Formats: sequence, structure tokens, C-alpha cells
Amino acid sequence: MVKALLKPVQTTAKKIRNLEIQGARNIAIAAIKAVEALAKETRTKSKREFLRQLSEAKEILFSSRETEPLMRNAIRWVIDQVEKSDQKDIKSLIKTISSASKQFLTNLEDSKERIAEIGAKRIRNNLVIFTHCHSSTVTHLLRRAKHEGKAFEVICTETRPVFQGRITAKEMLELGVKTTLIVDSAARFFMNQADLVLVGADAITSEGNIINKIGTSMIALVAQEARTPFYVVSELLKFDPATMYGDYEKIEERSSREVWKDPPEGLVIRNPAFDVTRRNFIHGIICEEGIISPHSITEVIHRRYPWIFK
Ligand code: RUB
Repeated sequence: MVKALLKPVQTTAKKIRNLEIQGARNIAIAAIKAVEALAKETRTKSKREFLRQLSEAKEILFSSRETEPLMRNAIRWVIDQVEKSDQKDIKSLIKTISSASKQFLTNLEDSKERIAEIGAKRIRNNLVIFTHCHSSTVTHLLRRAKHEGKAFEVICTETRPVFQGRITAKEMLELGVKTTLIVDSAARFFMNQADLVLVGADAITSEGNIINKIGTSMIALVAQEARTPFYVVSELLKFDPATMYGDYEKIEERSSREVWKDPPEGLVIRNPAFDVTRRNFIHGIICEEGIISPHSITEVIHRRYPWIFK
């Protein structure tokens, strides 16, 4: 029974693991929906058992990709609403899950719009924008700028080994933006032609460092050398509170088969999915509170999402 109940959660976790669902926002949204779906299917009458089922779902989703604090914050917050509730009746607790999920998703959507509104102001006419991987938050900002009538070009990396840059390239073309796709190692070659770098984030640490798709820190380095401003476009809920208390953000290492399906025997292949960009390379984080310095991250989070630290 419990196995059948967990099946849709396992299916979502699998889609997240194999990148059918990609990008921190999409991952968090899918994970919340999976928890809500499980809640609606439960047959238990006991709050304790209900919380146990939710906790099992949480563990499955958390282990799908380990560098995703937005997903963790989202699920934690939704389940917390049940834990805190005085209700014992399961029907009411299911409603609690539904309304908490809705509230979280609405907040996420509002943040995305606010970030686009703020960030689009930085897109002046005729800018060339450099981006990496596929961040739905970055592409939404660019969509907004385009709808405001701004003319700009995009240079995007293909993003090896699984080519998420192609998703960005397709989205930009559909939007009618002149787009150039380059191999990742051409970043320095093309950086002189870019006016601005915009990248997404998977995690923000308490020190204001950001974790994003592998190669981001190299692009930040190159941008600094070329004196091209480098901005991170991210919801504040990608902040990982565990980094505040000493933990390092874990960097997911993916299968070597993504790099080379049939390699010669004995070859060591490493495939980290993300890397850390230090705060001193970041001009600003474009978030729902405005454009902030990475140095002020904990202060801003304390103000906006104090529950994160609990
Ligand atoms: C995606 C990636 C994105 C961030 C932000 O990596 O690094 O830049 O997740 O995306 P992957 P968003 O393809 O391995 O998931 O802005 O959509 O949250």
C-alpha cells in the first residue's frame, strides 16, 4: 500500500535524476507537486503515519539531486505546516498541504516576475548577453526585456556534457532574439563581445558564494579578466541554511556515461554537475528583494524568509 502511494513520488524523483526535469525551479515545483499528490492519495487516519509517509517522500525527493536547496526548502516548509498544525483530522491536513503548496508556488512565481521586472531594467538596447546552461529564471528575465521592446543578442554555451545550452538557444530563437551558440571552451574567445553575463543558481551559501552548472566559475573568472559584469539571477530561496552552520554544499557528481558512453578501460572520468563561484566575482545577485551584494545575503534572507534558519 505504502509502496503504491510512493510510486508517483519515485517517478518524479527519477525524472529529476535523469534531467527530464531540469533547473532548480522546475525541480522544486515538480517535487512540491509530487508531495501534494501523495497527500491526496493517502488512506491513513493517523497524523503520525501521515507525517511518516510525507517524510519518506521527502527523503526520496531529496536524494534525487543533492545540490538543490530550493527543493529542500520548499518541501521542508510544506511539511512543517502539517507538523505545526493543531488539526488531527487527515482531511484537514491534506488541505493544509494543498494550501501550503499553493502558497509556496505562488510566492515562487511572484519572485520570478519581480526578478524579471528588476533585471530587465539592466538590459539596455543593443546589449550582448552571455549566459550558460539553462536557467528558467534568466530566460524569463530576457523574455520580459524582449516584451518591453529591448533589442539585444544572446551568446550561450552548449553546456557539456548534456547540452542544456541548447534549451536556452531554442527559447531565445523562439523569442526572436539573435542567438549564438558556442562550445564551452570558447567562453574567453567570445567574452570580449559580451556586455553582461547572466547566470542562474542552484544554491547560494551563507558566505554569498553561488553554486551553478559546472563551468560557471570559469566563466566568472573570464568575465572578471575581460571586465564584463557578472550577475547571478536567482530566487532567495535557493539559499542553503545548512551552509550557515558549517556544512559545505554538496556537489552532485553524475555518471561518467554522460561524458563518454564507451570509454577505454582504465580511464578515470569525472563529471561534477556544479561548481562554486566565489562572491568576489559576482557584481550582484538579482533577486526578488532587488539587486543585492552577495555579502548581504544572510541579512536579506533574515528579513525576507526568517523561517529558513529554523
Ligand atoms: C541547471 C542550472 C541552472 C540552475 C538555475 O542545471 O545550473 O542554471 O538550476 O535554473 P541542470 P532555474 O540542468 O543540471 O539542472 O533558474 O531554472 O532555477
